[in-house]
Amino acid sequence: MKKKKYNIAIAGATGMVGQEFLKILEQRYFPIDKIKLLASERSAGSKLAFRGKEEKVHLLSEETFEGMDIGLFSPGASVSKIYAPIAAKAGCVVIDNTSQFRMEPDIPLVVPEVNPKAIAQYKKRNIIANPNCSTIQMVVALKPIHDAARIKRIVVSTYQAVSGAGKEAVDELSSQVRALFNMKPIEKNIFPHQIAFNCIPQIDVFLENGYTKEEMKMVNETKKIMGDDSIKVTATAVRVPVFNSHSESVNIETERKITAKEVKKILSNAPGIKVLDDPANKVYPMPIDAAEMDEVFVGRIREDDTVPNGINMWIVSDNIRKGAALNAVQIAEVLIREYL
Ligand code: NAP
Ligand code: 3JM
Repeated sequence: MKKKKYNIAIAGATGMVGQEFLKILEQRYFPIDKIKLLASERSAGSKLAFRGKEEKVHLLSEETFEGMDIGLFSPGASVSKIYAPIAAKAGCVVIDNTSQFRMEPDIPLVVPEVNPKAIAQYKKRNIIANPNCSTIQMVVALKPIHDAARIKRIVVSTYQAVSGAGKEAVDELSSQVRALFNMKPIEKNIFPHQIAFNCIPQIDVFLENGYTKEEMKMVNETKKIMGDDSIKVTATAVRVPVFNSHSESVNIETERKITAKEVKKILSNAPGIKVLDDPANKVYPMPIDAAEMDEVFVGRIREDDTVPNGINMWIVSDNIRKGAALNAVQIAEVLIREYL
């Protein structure tokens, strides 16, 4: 018989993504019986508020997943590598927010607006991967255009918020801004350079091909989610001194000619998207407006006449919500509706 309420484990509950999981589960009235909050020894024993009650944070351990139905994971890639398979073996379906399993062929990589049917593949390993934040917002905006005119090539440059690098990164930007205004030396532990009043063209580590791992996540994940290896993708990922929401300048070339007007119409009717595009009135998406919102915002839609079928656009979304926790909870909603 179908369950009415589910037992949910949250691995990394005290982090940026974990805290957003709690907020979104509350806001969307997710049907929860028991909730188990998990973190490292640093936070074990502390308490977090959930639905008006104090919930204790437990140490993530091998035994934690017995009797759990769904595990929402964001404890970092190396921790997911160890504990996601343990949870999966205990019968808990893991929705993992790290990069650990995304490209494994027998693990679905899912954005519900784009490839919801892939969720059925979870049965192979009991793990579903949540894509990288920058990939999610881009494919939500590009899939409806791909369906209408087939995208051949994507050139993307990102402007990524510090919240994507975790709670310590958010503190680093705040403390550097304060230090600089007080003529004090800055402290630098998370980012490779000063992030306050700067832009850093490096996110994650460099690979042998000269791209960063973050850039290659966008290249490879986009093809897997769109189910089309022939789409060419090239990316430059940049960290900017913004607290919340990633922005992306995206240039696409399509097989069939599509006008800016058509793109606006298609995107206006597509799920999860809000078009904000009224240049005459200075209306376009900006990170300060996207923060705390669920939608992927698209604006500055215009034709690129330097190639036969080119379009430029500007895509902004809250990286911790649609880019991470919201997307994972939406996957969980499909899971309980159709499979568990
Ligand atoms: P964060 O703010 O630094 O939080 C990290 C969380 O992981 C904390 O709850 C921390 O617990 C926990 N943790 C760390 N090491 C652990 C261990 N050994 N055992 C158990 N728990 C451990 O980072 P975040 O921004 O939430 O991101 C966490 C991870 O989510 C990232 O590393 C990344 O893989 C993924 N992520 C994905 C996306 C996406 O695009 N889908 C976006 C952002 C992040 P303590 O309080 O005990 O330290
Ligand atoms: C976003 O533990 C780690 O190495 C996590 C690094 C990280 C990732 C990742 O690779 O999982 C930080 C921020 C991501 C991500 O979503 O890919």
